[in-house]
Amino acid sequence: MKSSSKEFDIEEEKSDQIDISSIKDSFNIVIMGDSLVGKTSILVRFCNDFFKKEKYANNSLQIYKKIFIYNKKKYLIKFWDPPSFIDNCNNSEINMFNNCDGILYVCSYDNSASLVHINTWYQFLTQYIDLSTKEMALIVNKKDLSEENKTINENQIDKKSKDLQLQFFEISAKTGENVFISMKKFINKIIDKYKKDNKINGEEEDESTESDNENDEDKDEGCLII
Ligand SMILES: Nc1nc2c(ncn2[C@@H]2O[C@H](COP(=O)(O)OP(=O)(O)OP(=O)(O)O)[C@@H](O)[C@H]2O)c(=O)[nH]1
Ligand SMILES: [Mg+2]
Repeated sequence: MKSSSKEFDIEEEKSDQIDISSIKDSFNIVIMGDSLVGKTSILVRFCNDFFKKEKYANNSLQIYKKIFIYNKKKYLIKFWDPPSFIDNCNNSEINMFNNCDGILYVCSYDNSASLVHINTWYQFLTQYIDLSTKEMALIVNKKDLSEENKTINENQIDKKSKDLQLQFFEISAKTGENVFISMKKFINKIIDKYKKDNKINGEEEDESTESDNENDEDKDEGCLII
């Protein structure tokens, strides 16, 4: 099985056109981080290729969905965007974390505390779940800001990434820079891990449909938000 993100496409479909029966599997990704770092904006950019200046309300858990094609098979990716947690999780929130395949920790360039707090979010989750089973990454958002408005530097990001052993991505939900390629790489890893685990379990994976079209990677990033 090739693991290059070049094989990883996103299908443009409207929700009423989706043939659910053709979806091979679904994966869950939770997004975590301080308020105002742009978590919801990142998901809206990725799922709907849209950005607005105003903050999104965060009173309740929001779920964003997107269909991917990987080796010509469809996967449903569900992004869980919870309201900020304070001290503890209720049972349904613990279930959400237990059932997720990946966790995205987000900080933003204009908020140095949000980078420091990545440890807090990480530690917070260790109370509830075994993080070793999850695919995880660090996202540094608001890359579009001018240098004088950035309060985080490359060394700090690099150090955090090494300390927590998280791959990091620098993105801008505002301009869309790096959003699609970073998310693709992250989700690609989740699907590859799933396929590897499937093989270990003896389940067969059909590889006869591997993409041979290098241009597939550049297909339009279609949207589906349900
Ligand atoms: N300059 C810039 N602003 C951004 C970017 N992403 C988000 N913002 C702005 O940051 C603010 C907060 O964005 P949200 O997406 O609501 O932040 P959030 O992390 O979901 O916040 P909570 O839901 O409160 O936890 C909004 O005013 C966005 O327009 C970005 O890439 N660049
Ligand atoms: Mg939000």
